[in-house]
Amino acid sequence: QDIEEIVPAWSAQEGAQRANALFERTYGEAADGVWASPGRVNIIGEHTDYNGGLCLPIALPHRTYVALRRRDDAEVHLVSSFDGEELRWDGALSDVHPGGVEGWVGYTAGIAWALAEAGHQVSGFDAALVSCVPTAAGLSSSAAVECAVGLALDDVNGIGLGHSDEGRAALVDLAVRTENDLVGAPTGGLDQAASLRTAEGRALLLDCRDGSTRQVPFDLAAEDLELLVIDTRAKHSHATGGYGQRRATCEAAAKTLGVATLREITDLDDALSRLDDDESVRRVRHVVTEIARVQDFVALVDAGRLTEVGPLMNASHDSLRDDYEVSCPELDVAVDAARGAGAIGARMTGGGFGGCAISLVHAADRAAVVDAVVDAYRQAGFKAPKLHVVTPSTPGGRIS
Ligand code: GAF
Repeated sequence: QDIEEIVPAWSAQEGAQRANALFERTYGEAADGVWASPGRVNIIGEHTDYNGGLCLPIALPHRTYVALRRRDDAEVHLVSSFDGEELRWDGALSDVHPGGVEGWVGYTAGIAWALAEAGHQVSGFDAALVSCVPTAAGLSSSAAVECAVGLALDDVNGIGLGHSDEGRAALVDLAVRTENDLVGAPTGGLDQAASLRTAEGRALLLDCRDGSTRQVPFDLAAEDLELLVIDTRAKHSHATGGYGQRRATCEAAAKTLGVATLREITDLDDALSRLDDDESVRRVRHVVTEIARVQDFVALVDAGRLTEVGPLMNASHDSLRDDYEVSCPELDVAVDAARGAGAIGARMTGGGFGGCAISLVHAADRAAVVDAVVDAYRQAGFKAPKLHVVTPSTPGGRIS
């Protein structure tokens, strides 16, 4: 199988040019600047964020770019061109509130509402968005939009949150608020933190109990390793049932166990013995063992033993498939094929129900793993997967 299927992300310059071109074509003038924020893959620590747990995402080289100009009035004009489809919206800041806008407008303009709710002065704006983050693929294309626009509005209104990690943590909270309260998706903060608080060449150890972070060196090239992202192209959405149900089950279990979040569980066997339905037992077991796997993973990386993390990645996938039940046939086939072809480890990444798998491979084995996944998909009668080779990239910021 030829590797030509692996399409690189846009360079920052290309993204900025595309965003500026769309802005000038739409509004007939130049933007104040271009800001960008990346999608992410989570290396390990899935469905732990809303349980006060640990995650370990990296920023992708794939980013959403927004060319934006501040207005002196309260009008808002949006244009986006994603996957060749151009969408426009013209309205006012007063339209942007829960129940006032929906779909892509909520993701795009909603952060203006969240900033204002937090007491910041936000003017109207014109914005043009383009992106090479694959959409609906579980790579946080929506967080990339929220964070790119958030950084732009923060800058042009002189708020200054983007200039410090503390400020960025506040921006993460506002993006989560946008997603929870305005868009109606009950997600945690993993994706937004990955977009705003990561560092190039590092994985972000994010502690969702207190919001603290540690940048973990994640130098794949030094070990001759590659991280392959396998986009199953199976549909995925978090504004619908399965994700919210998992979250509700975890919160109910925490209540039964008398803890604030599942993170507080110290004796898993004892906790499981106090839950009376099998579904809660399996959900809680996943969350608690997954948090431990993040700790073990980081301990191996710290010890220079990155090539030994495979069993942890595999155990994470198996737990998400069997206990948390958020995998799907397309993810399982990708993971099994990658493992069978000699990958160090493979697992689904993100919320699940479709989306992407990741596989850590020795660079020399990448072609064989790609071949095996593509062949397995053909045999299963699935759409051909899309493949990306990614490295931990830069967090969101101003591009020009
Ligand atoms: C999605 C959510 F948006 C995140 O908050 C996180 O819960 C993830 O699924 C699962 O780890 O990406």
